[in-house]
Amino acid sequence: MVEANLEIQQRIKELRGLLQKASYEYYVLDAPTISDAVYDQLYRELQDLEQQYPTLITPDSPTQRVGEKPATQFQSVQHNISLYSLDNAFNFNELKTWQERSQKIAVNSSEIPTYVCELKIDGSALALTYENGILVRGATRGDGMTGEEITQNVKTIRSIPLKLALENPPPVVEVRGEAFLSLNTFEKINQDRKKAGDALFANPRNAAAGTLRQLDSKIVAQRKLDFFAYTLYIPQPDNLEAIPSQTQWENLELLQTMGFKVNPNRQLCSNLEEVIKYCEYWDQERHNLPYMTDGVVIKINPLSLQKQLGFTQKFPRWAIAYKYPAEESPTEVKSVTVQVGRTGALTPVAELNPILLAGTTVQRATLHNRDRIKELDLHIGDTVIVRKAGEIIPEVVKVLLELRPKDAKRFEMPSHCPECGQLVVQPMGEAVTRCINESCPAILQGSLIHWCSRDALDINGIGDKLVQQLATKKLVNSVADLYQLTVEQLMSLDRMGEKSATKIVNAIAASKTQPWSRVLYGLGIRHVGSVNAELITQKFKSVEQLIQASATEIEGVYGIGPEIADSVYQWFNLPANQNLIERLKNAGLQFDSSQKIEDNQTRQSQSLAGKTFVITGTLPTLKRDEAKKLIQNAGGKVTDSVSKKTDYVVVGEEAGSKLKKAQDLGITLLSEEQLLTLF
Ligand code: 3B9
Repeated sequence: MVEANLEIQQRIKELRGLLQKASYEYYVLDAPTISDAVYDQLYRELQDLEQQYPTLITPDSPTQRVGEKPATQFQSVQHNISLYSLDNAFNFNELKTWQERSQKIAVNSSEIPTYVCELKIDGSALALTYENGILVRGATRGDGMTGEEITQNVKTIRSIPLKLALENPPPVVEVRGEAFLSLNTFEKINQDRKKAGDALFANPRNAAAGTLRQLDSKIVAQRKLDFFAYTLYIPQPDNLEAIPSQTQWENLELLQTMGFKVNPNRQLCSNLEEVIKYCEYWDQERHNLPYMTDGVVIKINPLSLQKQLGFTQKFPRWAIAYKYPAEESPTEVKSVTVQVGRTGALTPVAELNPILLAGTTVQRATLHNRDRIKELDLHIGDTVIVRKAGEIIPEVVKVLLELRPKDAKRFEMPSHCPECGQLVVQPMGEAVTRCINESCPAILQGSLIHWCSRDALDINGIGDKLVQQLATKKLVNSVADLYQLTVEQLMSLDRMGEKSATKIVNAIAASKTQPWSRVLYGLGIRHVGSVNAELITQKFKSVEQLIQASATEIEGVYGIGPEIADSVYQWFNLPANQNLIERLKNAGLQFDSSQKIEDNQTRQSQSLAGKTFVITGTLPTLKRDEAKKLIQNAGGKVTDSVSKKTDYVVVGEEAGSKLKKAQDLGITLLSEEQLLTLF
């Protein structure tokens, strides 16, 4: 093994410090000071050095956030200190009762009880353990006494420091908080699951908990979990100085100093009236937050009072959760319609008398499937309770049986597909009802929309209306038929001029350059969302390799489980699907990522392969990002600093030190115009 000299050790330390600081600024403060490109460059330098000197890798290195291998199962861990849950108050009276009782118990204290109000985030509780300042363990709450050890997954959360920002960290620090998904990320995950034909997560909490229990930390890393810390506990051996903090409020500030993200919307209140004002204010305002909250946690501030009050079997007496009423409302079911999705699944939907819920008008709510309807005992005409939480699809949670009209008829799932009239099937052991008619127009239309969607072949201008016309006029019977469409055919459709028709034909033709991973995703195989498609095509560089693979071989792909592997294997084994692949191949779509594409445009566009560029100053027409894209598309590399390895420096207005350095090193300078002639 090569011995690392002091200089290299020094550089590694420096790189880790810079990356840690950059991560903190980006993920905790939301105020980055360096560009992604610089970050990537530093990261790669560190990665290279660690590869050269593997003995120098430490668990807190920024390169160690994602694990190499997926776990096979999680270990149980006993929590050193129980993860208590919180008592609930559902109205201000209950809050007052709690406050009066706690005041009575603490009556002998000279301490004045102030209160810390924190938002209650709809996520999943985590317990983190730091030893000598290094994150050594992350665990789920479990039943409060024992949880699951998920350290590798916890490390992927970028707002959790791998190393505490303390000069002399105590030997042990315990931190608790809430891992959560932003509403945006939650929606994206659900959209992806919907496209892959997977069951949707009902709320961000389930999505966060499900993500944390993923065995493959690479998948966890892609899900972009976030974390707010709310409890700091430092076990105190007698021979150590006491921790500087005497209150929960100071603990939160200390957590922030240590590098954690602490929810900024906290408030120190001096009496119950202020607490209630806080609850009332956030009742409205919480809907403007990018994450979901379901209440307020109120904690007695002085730790000495907390100690006096202690815990019951289940929760601390010094804290309580004020829960906002769930956003539910009764309304009448006018009828039940049945939607047929891309996978042929029949989803019953309740058509409602419109009601206002969580700030939006709701007139439809999902009934999920046949089993759910049976469970609800839903009749048409019933008055039901509809729930809508955050951005989530509204659902029917309960039927008010006492309000059922005498003539109400029970709803039964249809025996035939409402779109094509064929008999539907009820697969054994599944709740889903499915149309398996390969030429069902609903399935075809869903497949076409999916094929054209942004993350798939990204064909602009083909929406619901057009797809419906193409399918009913039998111009298109499969996605492969899109590639035979002519301008004339399109012009025969409603409100379609030559200009738009040409645009669409061109957009379809352009999709032939989309990579194999997008084509695979576009095929709409169950469980194959864009992430899985990317993973699969990284290992199987061509469709032939994938067709020849066994289910076990597909399961060998990092991050692909047996259910996904089986679904892919089954799909490629159907002759009808192999026929579709043949047709798409003949149409010119990409089913291979191992070779250079022999397309004129693409060959030309690799003209800058191996060349390194630096862009400096303001270019006359191109934005810096645009110039960068152009160079990268042509196979070139763009870096941020000029060195001997730089081939060209593209110079704009007000270029500074980089221009000077390039001149000193004798590197070829280019104007924007000269750059463009290179392509
Ligand atoms: C032992 C926010 C939530 C929350 C506590 C919360 C859920 C639970 C809790 C955490 N959101 N805060 N706080 N914002 N969803 C209050 C239950 N605190 C503890 O678990 C805890 C446990 C402590 C202190 C805090 O101290 C002791 C240590 C050893 C022995 C006895 C007490």
